[in-house]
Amino acid sequence: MLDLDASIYVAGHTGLVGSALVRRLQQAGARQLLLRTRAELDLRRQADVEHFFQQQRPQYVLLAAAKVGGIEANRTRPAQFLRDNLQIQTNVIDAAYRCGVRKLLFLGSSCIYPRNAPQPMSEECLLSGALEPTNEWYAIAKIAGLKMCQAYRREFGFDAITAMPTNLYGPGDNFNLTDAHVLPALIRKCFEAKLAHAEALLVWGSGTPRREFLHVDDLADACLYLMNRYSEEAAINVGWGTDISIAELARLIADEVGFAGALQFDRTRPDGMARKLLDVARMTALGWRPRIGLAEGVAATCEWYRAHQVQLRR
Ligand code: GFB
Repeated sequence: MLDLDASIYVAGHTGLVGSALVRRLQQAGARQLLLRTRAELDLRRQADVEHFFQQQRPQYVLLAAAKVGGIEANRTRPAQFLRDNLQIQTNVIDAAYRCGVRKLLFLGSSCIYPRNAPQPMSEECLLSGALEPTNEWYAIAKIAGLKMCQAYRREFGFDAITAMPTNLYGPGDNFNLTDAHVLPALIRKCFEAKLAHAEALLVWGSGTPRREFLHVDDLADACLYLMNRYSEEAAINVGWGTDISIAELARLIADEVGFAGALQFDRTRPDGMARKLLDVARMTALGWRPRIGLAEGVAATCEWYRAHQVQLRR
């Protein structure tokens, strides 16, 4: 069981996932959260990470720090996605093991599975085929992180586990159109299209790819659940096991925001993976299910954006 009186380091606490983990841990009654901003601790620098762990000696680590972004950011910055993620995860996992951390949770991503994997994708299909080219650099880094957790468990007995979440969204997401994921990007575009009385909303790609979306507060809940109950080498998928097309998502968001114009598809932009649906049987068997449905989660995230849009534009 996660000892809520012990020191818990949430790496990446200012991001979408990290901030949700902090909220969930505080709600659970965690008394010693250890947090560092990027300016205070650059996780890409090995010596700094080792020094931090030696000084602070956290007992648990939730590794939510990563370089992330949508399909366009992945396409244009392959070196940064590969390098930054390899550096961050290698430094943190190794330092955590060396400092005697009791348990570490690493976060992967559903894009680690092969592009032609049978749907829904079970944990077993890892490394059974070629990756989707639009995010292979990020996927390679995440696969290395998962393998590092497995190797440290086998060789050193380190209790490192990996959760494999589907596409995430929620408060505190990145709404910057050049590197955002689809859901926050479409929220912003809908608000702007409504304000401008635009006739159409520009949606990248054909609108036919299907994606599964999980509210980040559900992921945070799943992470605590796993910290309390799971201690095995195999990664574990976290999602709903249901998906929606990008065109349907765009319509859902447009209706929520009150934009009544048409959807216009920009087919010069990549679709990425045709489908990326997780098989969540393992997580369900452990007794965990998400709670925040897509309509409810989208409404809450639109509300969050409405309240923060002035700050976000600065
Ligand atoms: O969320 P997204 O950027 O990434 O795009 P992936 C999902 C789908 O939405 C693609 C379409 O088919 C996009 O073409 N889309 C439509 C848009 N309009 C937009 C828009 O305005 N912005 C964006 N960004 N997309 C990511 C990976 O893949 O999934 C990451 O690149 C990560 O590595 C993440 O794993 C979970 O779902 O295709």
